[in-house]
Amino acid sequence: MSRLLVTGGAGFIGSNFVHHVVAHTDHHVTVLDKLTYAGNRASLEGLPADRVEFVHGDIADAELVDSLFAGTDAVVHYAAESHNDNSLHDPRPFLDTNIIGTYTLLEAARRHGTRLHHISTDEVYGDLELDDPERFTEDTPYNPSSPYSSTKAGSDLLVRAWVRSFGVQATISNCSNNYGPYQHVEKFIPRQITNVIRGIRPKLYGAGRNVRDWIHADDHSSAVLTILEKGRIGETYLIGADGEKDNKSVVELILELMGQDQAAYDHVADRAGHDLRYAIDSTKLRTELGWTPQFGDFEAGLAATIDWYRANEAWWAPSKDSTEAFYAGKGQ
Ligand code: NAD
Ligand code: TDX
Repeated sequence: MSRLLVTGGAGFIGSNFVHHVVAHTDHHVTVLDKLTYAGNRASLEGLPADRVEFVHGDIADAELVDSLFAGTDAVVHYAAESHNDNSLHDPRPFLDTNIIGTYTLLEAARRHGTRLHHISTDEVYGDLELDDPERFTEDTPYNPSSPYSSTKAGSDLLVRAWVRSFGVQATISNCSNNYGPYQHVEKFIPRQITNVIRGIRPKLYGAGRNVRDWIHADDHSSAVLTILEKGRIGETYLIGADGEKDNKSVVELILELMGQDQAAYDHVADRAGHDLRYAIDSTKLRTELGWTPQFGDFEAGLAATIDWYRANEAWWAPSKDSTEAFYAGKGQ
């Protein structure tokens, strides 16, 4: 049995990972999370106390990080400021957490010789044209568009430099858009599902032609566990499940699955610098490490996600009004 430290484990993908680890391994997990507006202790409810410990703190707190690395076999680093729209409004926390926070973890990994897996995003590669036959691979040049994606790109480059210069035992994964339970209502899919539950019309940025490559959060978790166990040090692996969909189709599908008129949504102001299309080629992960996604049916996964938000209003309701007030202030 190993002892894992999971940063950002009270967030969307981190909490899904902790649930996955408890269900599929015998590892012990310590979660380090600052509980920003995006972190929620309730996302870890029901997990056994002898398997999961929670530490409230900041990944940029070098002393705290150092003490936690002392008893840890491997670190999986999810903690980040993660929302593009927030990064356009106030970039500073993105630099503090995504850059300085990652630097702080790398320095601790260097001191303690700890294995570290860094979670990143396909957004570091910029965007693709709608009709481009190419998809992102591990060799695609970095070309981030937003304050969020540029800080994630910066954090990836720090990891690569610490591997090369200091021999830190790290791997990186860049994943496409996740969906599933425990996702904050600021994000596209939960925002529209909870809008429909509240009787608010879904909001589509611009014409809604933008394409995202959807993967279920549980498939992301199994991929990360595979890389942690079998990945080669210093390597980057792209994670994706061949789930390209344009935003308009996703909104229409949510409305249909929720028994509404498919046209009952509003077009609102577009996002500044809005990336057009993301698409992942995950051949390396599949062929080298033998990973395959389990949630092939997007419609079934989306229906289950809708059921989860219907059944867990107490989890998301406290964030809903402030999130909609933020968007209303921007005409979105
Ligand atoms: P999230 O915003 O839901 O969760 C982030 C978590 O990190 C929260 O619990 C928050 O409290 C915590 N946190 C923030 N700053 C911290 C700090 N300084 N110290 C400690 N904890 C801190 O984000 P998410 O969507 O779950 O994303 C998790 C990771 O996955 C991020 O690194 C993100 O870049 C990456 N990613 C996300 C997606 C996606 O579709 N959401 C896709 C690819 C990669
Ligand atoms: O109300 C909305 N209407 C809308 O049309 C919102 C919130 C979003 N959108 C669009 C913007 C994007 O084209 O939907 C798409 C998805 O938006 P987000 O959920 O904000 O995700 P995105 O910007 O694609 O980034 C996500 O995937 C990559 C995560 O938030 C990042 O953390 C991850 O790196």
